[in-house]
Amino acid sequence: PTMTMDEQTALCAAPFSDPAFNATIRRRGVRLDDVACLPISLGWYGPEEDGGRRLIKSQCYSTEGTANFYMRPIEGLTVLVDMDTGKVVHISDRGAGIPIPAAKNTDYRGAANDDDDGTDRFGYQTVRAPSMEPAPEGPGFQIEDGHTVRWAGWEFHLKADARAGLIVSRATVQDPATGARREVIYKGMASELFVPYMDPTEAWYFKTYMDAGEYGFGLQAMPLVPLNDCPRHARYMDGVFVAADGRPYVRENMICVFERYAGDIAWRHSESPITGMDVRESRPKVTLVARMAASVANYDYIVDWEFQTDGLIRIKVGLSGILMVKGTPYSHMNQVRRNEEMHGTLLSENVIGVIHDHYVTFRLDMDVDGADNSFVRVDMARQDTAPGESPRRSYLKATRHVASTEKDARVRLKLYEPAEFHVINPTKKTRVGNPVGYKVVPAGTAGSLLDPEDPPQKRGAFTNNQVKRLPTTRVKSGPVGCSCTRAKGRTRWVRGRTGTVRSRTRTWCCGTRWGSTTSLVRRTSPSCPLCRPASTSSRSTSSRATPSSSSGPPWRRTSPSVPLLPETMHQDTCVLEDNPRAHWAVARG
Ligand SMILES: [Cu+2]
Repeated sequence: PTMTMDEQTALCAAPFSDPAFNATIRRRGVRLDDVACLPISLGWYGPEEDGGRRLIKSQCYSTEGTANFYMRPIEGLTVLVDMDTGKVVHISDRGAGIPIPAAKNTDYRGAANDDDDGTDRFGYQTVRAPSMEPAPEGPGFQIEDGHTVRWAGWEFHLKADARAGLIVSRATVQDPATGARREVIYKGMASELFVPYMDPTEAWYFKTYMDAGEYGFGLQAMPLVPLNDCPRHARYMDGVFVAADGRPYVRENMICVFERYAGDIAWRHSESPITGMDVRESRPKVTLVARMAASVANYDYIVDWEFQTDGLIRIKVGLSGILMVKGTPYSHMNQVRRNEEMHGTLLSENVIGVIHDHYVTFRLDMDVDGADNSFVRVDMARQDTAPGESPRRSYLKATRHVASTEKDARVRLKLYEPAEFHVINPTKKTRVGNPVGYKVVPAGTAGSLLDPEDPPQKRGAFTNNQVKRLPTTRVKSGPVGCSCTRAKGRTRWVRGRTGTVRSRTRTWCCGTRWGSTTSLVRRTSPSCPLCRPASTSSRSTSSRATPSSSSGPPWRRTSPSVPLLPETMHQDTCVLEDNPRAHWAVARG
């Protein structure tokens, strides 16, 4: 099962009860008071590795001189701990000769508190956030009973979840033509995050995290920081979780809900003077956002569910926080032998950023106008014209295939064999006779390059496809199963051939890769599934007052778009347009 917070806290202290561990630390000239250890899930590499016990590996850092201890790994030291007894089972110490990287310039605290000269303490220019002013008449949304959110025709239930972080359920939208409420999603949530590191050496091979199933995406979501994490007019929602002894506890301000105006256009059209019509129509893009931020040790994942007035739902994931780094004897690239396998990039003196992937998988249990939904794959392919048929030799032809088996609904994206993915209700038609539906748009996706038989990939087999569809009866709480910690993987889910047509099914969407497989310097953007109406009757966008854009007082200045420490900190934020095949490369720093 997922580790409880109590377990994780206890495991941080577990290594210090072992005299051999303490001796190892002292031998390195480090004071025990300056050491922090983190529980690292160790994946599944065969029963011979644990004899059926619940085990965890500890990785330790020096906290001396910085809050950013992640930059000071005690490299090569891995402590195997029995989770149930808290006893150290084995110590692996392969780090002799690897210095602990220096603390200088690693502390990130206070960067947002800018000086009078308009720069922060790292020298970055600070900028104001003009769109964070509240509308004068107050927020345009309501939250009823603490969980039911209503805005611009949308209504949905929102709650915190220990594993998924944030769950949106029973989302309905008002039909602008009839005023009727129409169902869209029964339940949607992040189902798993798979983060395999690409270093097969002793102290790193096991680092293949499942951040939701092992650590609890919701358990790791800390209180949001008002004004900087969410704008002034946001409303906050607490999470209530259960401790190891069964008692409930409250995680305050875990989710925020706010209206977003970011200076974008929802819809526009102008007419050229050649038509003789003076048309200048433009609607500002105002959306409703439900947000949480999970701090899974060094990483901070920001998850936004964004609702648009035209019926589109966009799920955005941003990755922030700090890299997990590896210590190295090298302080300059001129010390590295030609062709030496580094498994990453030398980022700073004695610090390597190890290549890795982040896959975020979402479960979307769609109920488009009811539970009677089918999965449709619209394949786009070149159609050649017949000789003499047309001056054109070819055109693009779209062909619809309703998935009748799970295999039909297993998608591996291909750039030159593109497809769209629709969830339709074949029993409900639009005015002109098309089935109503939503389009699921995976974006910023990546495919795993690991061997399918590699133990971490067997556990993370849900990343073998970018979109897939499964009947709800075969889906537990996550793609790896309920017992994620030490799970062996359940690849049978993607081998099955159970019929899925017109039953309540769940769509799983969108793995992504942040850490590029060639270099950490360029990374692809995170995965952000986009759900937009495919053939529902069109909804008009309402014209709304533009929120005030007057600049805020100096104490509210933030620098949201400026990386704090470009060498070592994650600062990817997903910026997606309404382009199903968009795939951005984001340069760091
Ligand atoms: Cu990362």
